[in-house]
Amino acid sequence: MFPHLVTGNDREALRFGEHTLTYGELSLLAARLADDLRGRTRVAVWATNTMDTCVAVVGALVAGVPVVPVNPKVGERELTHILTDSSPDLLLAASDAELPPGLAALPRLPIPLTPSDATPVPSVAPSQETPAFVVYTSGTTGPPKGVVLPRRAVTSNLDALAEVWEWTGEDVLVHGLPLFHVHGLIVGVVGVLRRGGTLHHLGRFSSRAAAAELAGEATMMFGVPTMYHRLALDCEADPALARAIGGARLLVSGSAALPATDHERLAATTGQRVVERYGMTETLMNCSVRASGDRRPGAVGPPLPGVSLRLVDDAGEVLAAQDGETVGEIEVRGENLFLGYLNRQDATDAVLRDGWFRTGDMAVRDQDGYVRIVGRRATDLIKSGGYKIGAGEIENALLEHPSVAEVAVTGEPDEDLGERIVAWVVPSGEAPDPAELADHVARLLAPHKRPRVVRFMESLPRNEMGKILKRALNG
Ligand code: MLC
Ligand code: AMP
Repeated sequence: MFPHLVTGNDREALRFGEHTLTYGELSLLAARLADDLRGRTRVAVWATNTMDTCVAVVGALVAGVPVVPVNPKVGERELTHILTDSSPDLLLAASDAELPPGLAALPRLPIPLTPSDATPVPSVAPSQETPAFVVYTSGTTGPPKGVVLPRRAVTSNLDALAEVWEWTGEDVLVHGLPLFHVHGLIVGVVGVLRRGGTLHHLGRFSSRAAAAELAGEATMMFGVPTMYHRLALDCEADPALARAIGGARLLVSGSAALPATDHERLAATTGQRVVERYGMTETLMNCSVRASGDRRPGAVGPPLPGVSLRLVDDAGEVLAAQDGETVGEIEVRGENLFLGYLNRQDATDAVLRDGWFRTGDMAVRDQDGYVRIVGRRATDLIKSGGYKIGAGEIENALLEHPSVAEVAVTGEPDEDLGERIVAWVVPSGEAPDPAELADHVARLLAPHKRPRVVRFMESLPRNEMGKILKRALNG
């Protein structure tokens, strides 16, 4: 997975603020950790935006032990679910991390951060079908599901991205993405290390910090559309910032649709057209505009090398049209696919059809094969700030609050977040403070799942069968 760790060299691999590691140093640290991990079934990583997380993940991958990245802001209910479902042998967390009580029972191993003599990373790798990651992702109902990603999905996908983005060891990537999802962790950390390039992680995203990096050594940036929206606003207000961003070789957006307006605004101020790519936890990246391709707004480009993509109608019939109009659900097949949902054969069977993965995303194809995503099959999935969030899990959490009698959760268009989470609440007595309901969800699930708007109702619109009519709420 990491040829440059086997050889080791003095090139900077990772930088978090003042903290840097070369390939040679990272190789020694990863090998030392791997020695302690070999033979374990699975390890949880407390995935803060720090060097510790990267060393932990690389060490586990070197040892061939699957990593379960955990959002360090995870709420108590979600944490219990992840631990019960994935049953990790131990936890890897930074020595100064403040851990919630839910982790007290899990043995903890320190992450080595000071290079010392050790046997460097061995060149023999585990089998390509060995799981590399178990990443939790929301569905429409119930708690998040653990997506089991084999090593072959990771390596084949990263190599396909390198080809289309002309991504090499010379590149310095900057991003401020969280390290518990595939975007920031797999594409944004493992991707860099596989190429032998450098990652400068911002800790947290800001336009100013990103611009400073791109005015310096950084050549590429990854971000979700919310980050590019903020960047578009900031570049309009500050020409120096726009010039710095304009110096990038490649700006890549993904995890949600980049509005055409933000694409054009950034192009106007920076001269840069953002390259859009389309992915999913279960499939890693499926499509991307090539670095040398036509970077047109609203399009995620053709399928990546090695990824087969088709559009199907409601009956599962394949749609051959490439007319920019015929809408179908995207199905994909290839080495990029996951192995299944952990402990959820039923859910795995439901999304696979003859080896094709049903994404739930609706799209059209242009004559030249470019895919344009036009919507999503499930109204109960919300994409906010690039995070996928199931309406059902938020409804279940809110129903546990004593002041909530009935609730429906929807997504509403939001300029900054793409969609914002709205809770429609029938109170059981006096209406509670909306902030209290937001805190309740943040505490049980995660802060990014909290409702941004709470609307109180006397009753929810329902059909004759008693089912809540969510479309009537948003209409
Ligand atoms: C606010 N906060 C609370 C709170 N209200 N904490 C507890 N309780 C409450 N009631 C805290 C938050 O924890 C956070 O802390 C801070 O306030 C602001 O939170 P936020 O409102 O969520 O931040 P925001 O600025 O809106 O975030 C925007 C964002 C973020 C773009 C930076 O949404 C983000 O990082 N998105 C990336 C998502 C991503 O990586 N998706 C990839 C999925 S993979 P603090 O400490 O942070 O300030 C995928 C596949 C693919 O989709 O194709 O890539
Ligand atoms: P996740 O489950 O968090 O991995 O989210 C995957 C989903 O994000 C996909 O199914 C799409 O709905 C959405 N997505 C990712 N990239 C894009 C994109 N470039 N344009 C539109 N939607 C996207």
